[in-house]
Amino acid sequence: MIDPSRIAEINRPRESDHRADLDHAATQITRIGLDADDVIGALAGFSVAAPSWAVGTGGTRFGRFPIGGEPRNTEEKVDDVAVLHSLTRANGSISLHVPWDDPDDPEALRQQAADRGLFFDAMNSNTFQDNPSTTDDGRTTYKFGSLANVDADARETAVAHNLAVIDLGVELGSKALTVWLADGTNHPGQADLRRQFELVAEGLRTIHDHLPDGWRMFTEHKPYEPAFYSTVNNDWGSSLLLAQAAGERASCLVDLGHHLPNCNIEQVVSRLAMVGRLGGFHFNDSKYGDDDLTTGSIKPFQLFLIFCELITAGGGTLPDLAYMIDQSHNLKDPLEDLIQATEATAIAYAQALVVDRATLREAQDASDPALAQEVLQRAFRTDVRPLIAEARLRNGGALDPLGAYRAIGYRHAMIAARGRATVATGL
Ligand code: RM4
Ligand code: MN
Ligand code: MN
Repeated sequence: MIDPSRIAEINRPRESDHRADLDHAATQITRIGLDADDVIGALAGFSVAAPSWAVGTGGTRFGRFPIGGEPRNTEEKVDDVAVLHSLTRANGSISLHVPWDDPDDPEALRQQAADRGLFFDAMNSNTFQDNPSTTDDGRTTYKFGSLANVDADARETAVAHNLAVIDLGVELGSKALTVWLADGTNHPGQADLRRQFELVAEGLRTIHDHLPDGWRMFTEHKPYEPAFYSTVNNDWGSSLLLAQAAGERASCLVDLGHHLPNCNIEQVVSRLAMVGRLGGFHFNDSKYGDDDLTTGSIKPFQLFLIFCELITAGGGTLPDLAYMIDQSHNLKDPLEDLIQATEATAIAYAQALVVDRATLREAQDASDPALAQEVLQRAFRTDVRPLIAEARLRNGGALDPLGAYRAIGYRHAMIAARGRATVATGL
């Protein structure tokens, strides 16, 4: 945890510039009839979960270059997220991935997180790798799929794993399960496409029926990888069918990297929200595929349009969904990348909040696309960063989280404490 007085001290020399920037931003948004305090208030309430599997450096199948000082267990991941949150004040929860996270003492972990002002967001199950406990004899369970496997034992193992993840989540105070499946095929004819889908629907229904009161479940689609010919839950239509088949408390999670190129993701968001089955997000950015690049670094306008749809769906405010980051940090310090992703997400949200919705509606009613474009572009090109910085400041965070992160020397301290050769479990 970072001492708040240290953050205040780092903020101090930046404050007068910040005030000037904030005045300018407030004047601009007042011109479109909005109240800057309302926008700042909404931003101050925004939080996006940090993924436990991405506080270490990721890698590619060609190599991995650990940065040093990486968390060696879930407790240390919680500590990293606590530091992140104390700077951004917008990462108040952590999403675990089991068995990459397999705490010995869930109650102690829950307490540790609570002591740091964090809670556990959606739990993620992993049936795309073999769990060591099921492969003591060298057998593989999931090579040919999990819920879609023709082998009933493998299907049962996958269901049991999901139920165990829910049970662990209950102990940790989580309220949701995200199911991303690698099930599919690499070769035409390898499996019956329809049977695979029906088996997954059946498995998800069983898992859904185990959800405790107040829990939700998310189906996460992805077009390909690791299955390269067909994936069972390959797109939002399949995800919707699976969520509907699973049960009332199932909805779809949209990972921004899980779409075929040029997909209109904001339209996907609109459709899922319309039918009440939009469950949450995994934020990241993508140039070609599931690149897991920094949120907002490639297609910031798309991210803005997604938040516009969300605010429409929420009738003017952000709907209560599971907002999470899912990135792989191969080159940057993972905490720096998460700071940047959080900022990019807040920027898109703020830009969507400053859309002059009344004029946009008039433009739509008058079939005036030029005016509609003016309205969107004006919001998108507004420098909303001072509003976000102000929200952070009011919450006790850093005016410049990345600068503050470097100033406190957290990575150096962690290399000293945890060692240079540590590798976190995760992507
Ligand atoms: C998948 C998907 C899941 C994530 C795994 C690690 O591509 O994005 O959400 O849990 O990667
Ligand atoms: Mn994801
Ligand atoms: Mn992914």
